[in-house]
Amino acid sequence: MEDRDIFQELSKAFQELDIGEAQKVILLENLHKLQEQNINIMITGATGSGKSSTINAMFRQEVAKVGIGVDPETMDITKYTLKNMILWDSPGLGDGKEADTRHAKNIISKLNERDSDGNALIDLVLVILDGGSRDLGTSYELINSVIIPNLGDNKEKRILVAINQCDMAMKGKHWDSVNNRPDSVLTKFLDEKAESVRRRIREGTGVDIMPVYYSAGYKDGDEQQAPYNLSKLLYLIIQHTPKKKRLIIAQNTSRKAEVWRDNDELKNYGEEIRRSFVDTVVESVSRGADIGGEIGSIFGTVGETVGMVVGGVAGFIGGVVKSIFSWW
Ligand SMILES: Nc1nc2c(ncn2[C@@H]2O[C@H](COP(=O)(O)OP(=O)(O)OP(=O)(O)O)[C@@H](O)[C@H]2O)c(=O)[nH]1
Ligand SMILES: [Mg+2]
Repeated sequence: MEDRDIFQELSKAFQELDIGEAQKVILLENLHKLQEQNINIMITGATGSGKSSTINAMFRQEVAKVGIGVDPETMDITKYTLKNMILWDSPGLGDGKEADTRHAKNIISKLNERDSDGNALIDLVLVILDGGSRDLGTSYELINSVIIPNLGDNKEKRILVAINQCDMAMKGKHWDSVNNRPDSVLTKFLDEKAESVRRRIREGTGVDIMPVYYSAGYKDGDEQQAPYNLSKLLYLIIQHTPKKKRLIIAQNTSRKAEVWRDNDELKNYGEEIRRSFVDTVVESVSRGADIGGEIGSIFGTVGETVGMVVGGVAGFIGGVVKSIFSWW
């Protein structure tokens, strides 16, 4: 697929807008501030739950994989560096007492790390559960005793629980491989499983999190299966990400249409994802709500222009976003 950079495309489009030069400069400066944002996501879960598979399916392939050094304390963590985005692939629990203690310590220390602005370094923790496994005891331990107590305020905003390998949940029976989705029996089973995970977390911590189930897919020689509900998972990740950081996620996600194609039909996730990007641009760049308030002067006050000029700009940005992200 042709490689189109969201920031390049938007800045090109802004330059063609019929507004004054000084105003363009402000728009472009605000866009640049979005481009300079950084995001850190921790991906954790038991061995074999599908952390690597999920990263490979969801993000662009030129991901640089770097072990974080020879220090035996942290060498279990793999650091993936993308454009302004770092993925911390950290083992969960279930590898034996000694390893578990080390992993828990590493996770806790990462969760308490601060960036240069004094904010928590890790924006979001994605906990991956193995949907094919009956015993999720170590995952509850990880979520309830290690992660949640170390999330600070607004815990629900910084954690996402995702049940992977949903195709294998009933030993692979009831997976409709022609349409790459669960049949009605498996759907019911998975809905109940998600509800039971939710209950276990709520009972243990008081925090209410609705897990999502999905499949990262696989490739095994000639055999391969596309992901399922990966757009839904991305949609939820974006919902859990501060608006000004969302375009950084956009620029790093896979350009392969087939990885995003198959999802449940509760929402049009592709449309929702695009809309959230448009919102981000309009809010941050046009209105300057998140980054600098000067922009109001371009179109007059927000009150005057919403539904008029800003509406027009939103529509215009929507067109640009839609043409770039055609695969969602
Ligand atoms: N059927 C099926 N298999 C999957 C899925 N996701 C991952 N797998 C397979 O599960 C195995 C483990 O996946 P990985 O992505 O390596 O898991 P991981 O969490 O990175 O494991 P470690 O790095 O060892 O902790 C691999 O053989 C994957 O192909 C899925 O959604 N469905
Ligand atoms: Mg792995």
